[in-house]
Amino acid sequence: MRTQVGIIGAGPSGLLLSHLLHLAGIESIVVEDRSRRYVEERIRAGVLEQQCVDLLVESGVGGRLLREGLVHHGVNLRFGGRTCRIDFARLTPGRAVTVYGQHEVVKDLIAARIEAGGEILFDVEDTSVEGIATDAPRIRFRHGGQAQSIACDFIAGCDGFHGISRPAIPHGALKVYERVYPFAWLGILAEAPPCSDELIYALHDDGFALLSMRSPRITRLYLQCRPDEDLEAWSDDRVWAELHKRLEDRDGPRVNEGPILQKGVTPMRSFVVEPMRHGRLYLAGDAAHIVPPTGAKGMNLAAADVRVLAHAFAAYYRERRTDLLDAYSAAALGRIWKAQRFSWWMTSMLHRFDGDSAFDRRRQLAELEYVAGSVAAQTSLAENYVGLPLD
Ligand code: RFL
Ligand code: PHB
Repeated sequence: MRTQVGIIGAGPSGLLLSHLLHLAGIESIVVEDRSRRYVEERIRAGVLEQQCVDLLVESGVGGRLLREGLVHHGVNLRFGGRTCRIDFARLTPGRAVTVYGQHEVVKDLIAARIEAGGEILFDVEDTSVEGIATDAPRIRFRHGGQAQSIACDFIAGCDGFHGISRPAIPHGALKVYERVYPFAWLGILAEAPPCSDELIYALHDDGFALLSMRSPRITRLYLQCRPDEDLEAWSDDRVWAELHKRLEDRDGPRVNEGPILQKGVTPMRSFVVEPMRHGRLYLAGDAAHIVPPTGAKGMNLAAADVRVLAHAFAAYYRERRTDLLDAYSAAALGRIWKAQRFSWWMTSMLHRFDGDSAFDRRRQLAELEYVAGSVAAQTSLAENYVGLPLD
């Protein structure tokens, strides 16, 4: 097989890149080691920045998103028995976020690629890359029991944090920045109407909790837990008891209970590699960087990366320009580091850290009280949450 850009991974970054390249008249093939059903049902992110929505709509894959996505004009911070609403409409006029599951974005992108005759190979095995430092890189894999390969001009490593692209770059060529947090999130998907129209981020003495949603009938909830948490130890009753305790205050609504459809533990880390390119291999999305989910930035960063990368490939194929490809990593990293800072800040402000002293706890509360009382601090939170302007 031969194509112009070989893409590893059919998550949001690989699929959106393939779609944007197609619109620019550039061929690509996507290889994915999971099944179509698995990637279409994998529950992950839920909050899309305004620019991510605009990109999906402008590129023609936003029809269902506009119909079914829930536009949110604010989020709530709950701590010390009170709730502070961050009002996007007042603080960042004209900008909002849309709650629409990542798996729905993935479904829309797969449908658009297939409709346009695009090639996505699901269920591949043993993916590897070769010749990334040459002009003729190649992706090798097994598909349907047969050894296959794709010769390409470029490879896009969109295969997430645990993929093979980043480890294929020679040791020493990348600088790694990493912080692992001493806690994780227990994520719950429940068949129950969300008790609030907007997200609630809560800090409680027993840890963080988040109330989010997927639709008017489905609530998405998270609880801070240990990274090595045993799911068996979390009966449904225990989950609901913790959610009521951490998310409710005296006057607010009670969290609605319902059948729990899914439970899972997500570790928390901040991670960046620089540069996001080696030879003809370009990394995008979680393959190059991870943020803790507290700022809701992961999928938005993936979309922002591939927007820059698709533009750079288009300049190359249109005019043989290589300057934008050379500038890709630095251009993407500017936004990534700002999102890293914001995600780290939200995470540190809203979680209990083992070993925190009494001073640390009071300082953390003072930080939340400062945000609650300052229009400047709320504006800073709001502009980062809805997404900083494009560079
Ligand atoms: P993905 O989605 O991990 O996709 C990578 C794809 O590559 C495939 N793959 C391979 N394919 C072929 N060969 C191999 N060797 C391969 N190895 C892996 C994988 O099967 C997969 O299909 O990365 P991508 O595309 O860069 O997208 C990144 C996002 O998925 C991620 O940043 C977000 O989900 C993070 N995130 C959130 N982001 C937001 O913007 N807003 C949110 O509200 C938000 N909430 C979250 C989140 C992530 C969470 N978890 C579970 C990590 C909440 C949670 C709980
Ligand atoms: C989600 O709905 O899954 C979600 C929302 C906000 C976050 C993280 C996850 O910060």
